[in-house]
Amino acid sequence: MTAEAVNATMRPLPDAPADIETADRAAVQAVQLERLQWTVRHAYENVPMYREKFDAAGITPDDIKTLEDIEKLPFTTKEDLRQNYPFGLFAVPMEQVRRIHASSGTTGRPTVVGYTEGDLDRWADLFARSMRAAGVKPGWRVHNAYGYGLFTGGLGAHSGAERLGCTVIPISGGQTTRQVQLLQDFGAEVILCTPSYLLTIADAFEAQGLDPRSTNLKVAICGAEPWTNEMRAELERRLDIKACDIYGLSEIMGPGVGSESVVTQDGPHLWEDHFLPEILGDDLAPLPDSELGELVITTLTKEALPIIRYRTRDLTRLQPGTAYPGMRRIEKITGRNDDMIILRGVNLFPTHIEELALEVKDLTPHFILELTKRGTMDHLTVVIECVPEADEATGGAALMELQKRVKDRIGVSVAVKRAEAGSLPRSEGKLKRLYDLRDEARKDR
Ligand code: DLL
Repeated sequence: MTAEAVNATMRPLPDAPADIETADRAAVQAVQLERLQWTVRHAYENVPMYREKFDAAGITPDDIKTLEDIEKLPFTTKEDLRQNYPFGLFAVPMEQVRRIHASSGTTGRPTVVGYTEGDLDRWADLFARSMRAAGVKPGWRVHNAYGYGLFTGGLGAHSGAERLGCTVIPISGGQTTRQVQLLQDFGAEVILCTPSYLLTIADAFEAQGLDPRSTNLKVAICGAEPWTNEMRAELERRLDIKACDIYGLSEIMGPGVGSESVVTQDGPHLWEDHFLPEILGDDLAPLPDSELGELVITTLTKEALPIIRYRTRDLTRLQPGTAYPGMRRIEKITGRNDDMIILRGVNLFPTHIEELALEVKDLTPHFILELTKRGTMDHLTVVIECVPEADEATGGAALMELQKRVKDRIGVSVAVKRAEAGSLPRSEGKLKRLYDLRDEARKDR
């Protein structure tokens, strides 16, 4: 398709009132409906997959008259992006695509996403809005330790920080010793990185005999992986900062789909003037607010890659807005449904273990989960580091206490094993907690 052809069909994106961030729910919903209608038409007219799916379901863009009509629309999955690899879902000609990002693609083909100039502009605005929500002020220095490259974290955060009027230190992830040095020398007020990497950085300060509370840091904006309020408390205490949660995924935009207010710290507000969230139950029917289910998101302002009803696989619930009354919040994400371990009928997430481990004296948040098979039964071992001062007796008591809490609170028996201090892998970005060794056991048999 030529650029002219798309320009002829792409209608102008409906504007939102200038005060939309502080507007009430009705005003946000009015913007959502107009933009949903725009998105559905844009996808239908410019993306063959959507046209086929709509035709198969007997739906046209004219059928979207209310926000509830979204339930008539088909879902989009990661598989759809893979099948249309690399650019098959783009709704504009390539000449209008200014940037590409992609997932690492460790399992199967990478998923590729694209942005027009307008998309990049709105993304920078939304990341800047997310930083403001976290209390960041123009003129502050921002140590950006999200990975730069095809991952959306680094560059997404970078543009947003510049948009807000901050000074960006684009260090990217890794080289932890250097991170410690530059945090001291450049005096950043804000750090952007995954929560597990912030823990690695705090440890690195201590390993060098430095106090992680002595930096100029005031705020951390952490996301890209699940983390608990207990981990937040740990990071805030160890670094003497406020830590806010930021949510996002490449298929929908990247970091900044939603973000937490430093005032309320009660889960990310989703920026609903740009995204329409739903929560689905196991039967894929929408659930009312406050119920736990899979988060599904429709983009409302994406030109290059409009996405309708994307199944994120992230489990959470929608709650009324607080700091931003017109926009709903998501509760801190428990995990993706792919990370859920079903152990003898009980659902367990790595975040459950993180929460409990941080409650027990003498344990650290450094742990991995090993899933093995004993006979026909799945078996889970928590391999965890104790604080270095813990001797055999105090360390052993801590391990037993964790095992008891898992049994009492989650309702399932797991083994808990001590790992030598410093021996478990440290995060430089997204941390891998779960090691599924069941196939290896099968190979051994
Ligand atoms: O992780 C985008 C991002 C970068 C978000 C930096 C925040 C900060 P993906 O690599 O596509 O994009 O991974 C998206 O990460 O579906 C969730 O499972 C998980 N995730 C992202 N943010 C959070 C969060 C980036 N705040 C996937 N809490 C999502 C829990 C999160 N999980």
